[in-house]
Amino acid sequence: MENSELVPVINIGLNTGRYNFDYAMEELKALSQANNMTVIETIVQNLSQPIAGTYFGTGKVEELRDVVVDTGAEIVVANDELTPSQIRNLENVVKVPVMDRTGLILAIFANRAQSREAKLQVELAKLQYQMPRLHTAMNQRLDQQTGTSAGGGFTNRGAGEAQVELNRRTIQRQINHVRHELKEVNKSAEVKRQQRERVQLPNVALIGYTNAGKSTIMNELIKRFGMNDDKQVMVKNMLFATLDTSVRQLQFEDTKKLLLSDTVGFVSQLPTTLVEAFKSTLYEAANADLLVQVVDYSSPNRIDMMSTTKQTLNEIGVPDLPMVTVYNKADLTDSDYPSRAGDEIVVSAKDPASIDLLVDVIREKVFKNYVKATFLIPFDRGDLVSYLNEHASVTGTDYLADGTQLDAEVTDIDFQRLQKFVVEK
Ligand SMILES: Nc1nc2c(ncn2[C@@H]2O[C@H](COP(=O)(O)OP(=O)(O)OP(=O)(O)O)[C@@H](O)[C@H]2O)c(=O)[nH]1
Ligand SMILES: [Mg+2]
Repeated sequence: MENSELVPVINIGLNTGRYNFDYAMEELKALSQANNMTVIETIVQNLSQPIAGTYFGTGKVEELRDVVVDTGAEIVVANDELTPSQIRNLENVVKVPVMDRTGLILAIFANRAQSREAKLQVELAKLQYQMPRLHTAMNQRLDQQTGTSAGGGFTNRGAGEAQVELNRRTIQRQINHVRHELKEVNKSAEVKRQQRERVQLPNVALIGYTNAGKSTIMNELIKRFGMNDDKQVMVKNMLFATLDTSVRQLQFEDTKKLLLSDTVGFVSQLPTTLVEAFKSTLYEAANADLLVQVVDYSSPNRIDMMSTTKQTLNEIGVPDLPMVTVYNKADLTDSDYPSRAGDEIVVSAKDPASIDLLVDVIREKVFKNYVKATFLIPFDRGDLVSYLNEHASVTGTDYLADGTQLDAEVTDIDFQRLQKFVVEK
């Protein structure tokens, strides 16, 4: 991308001493870059809490205004979610639009959303965020930039109270409209989920901080074990490359199968308006038999990224599920790989031996409740023979006088169900 296309911005942040501030500011810079901005200056203030009206103290706001004028910055991006009046008051002084962290994340999501469901969810989150912020200059900018309004855009340039009220009603209508459409979309998504659930395969979900390498690992696994379709998912060196969950069926050499899903990456201080969107996108993760947490092992912020992941899982209500941790991108570190310590492995996604190790760990976790047995299925139960051939790992078939004899490895649930056909365990 041409440098000239990037919007010059200033990042601002308040160090309250309550969390890892440097990590948050680095993340803000990466988020800004992900939104086609270039950060030309960063201004921080140490304060125990934000100033109610202006976020920064008066002196800092004036310093910010001077830096905006000197550098020609076009937008100011704040590390926290600001109140509508903080945005307005700051804009009145600095004379350029002020965007907060939530607005920034929403803008990135709006640009990345691909599927109809993701687009609608982001649109809903954006409208909810805009509602109390109609007075701000940033609002117009956000709307122009994303331009995804379902019912046509709205403008409040030079908005008077009456205009703002009108816009508010327009937004409310749009919110209702988007909610309705989402319901329709979810209906069909629901059907697909139910179909998958009927198949009763183990469900494994790749989760973790954005840009950790989840989609890369997914693609390597699809290349080796993909069934039906071997469609690759998108991999990009940018934040939030993946916004929609993709599910693929994998079949290992011994015919054991599972469903693998690639999910949206996490980032700290996820806007509450987006939590709902995440909830539905992460249905697969919430219902997984195993979570595979992917971590960028080469990042100095990996510990913070892991706690961000944990926090996000809590926020969106993913229960405590069995989890393995994959420290990825080991090729960018001095560590030996692949290596394993309990439920943690150190790997590089592009290294075949690493993928072997990952598969071993996943298999061990997911198929631990498998039972080896020999079944004798009467000829009038051809349906069960087909079921086993499709859902179990069948290692031998014999046609005997009184039925079909199968040597197979099945889940303990299937074993219970088919108990009366077992001739040997
Ligand atoms: N050197 C190295 N790069 C990797 C490795 N795994 C992934 N990458 C790169 O890291 C970047 C991000 O990879 P993705 O697979 O898109 O990451 P993701 O976790 O799916 O990211 P989001 O979808 O944004 O959450 C890409 O440029 C990959 O090529 C690895 O093991 N080593
Ligand atoms: Mg991805």
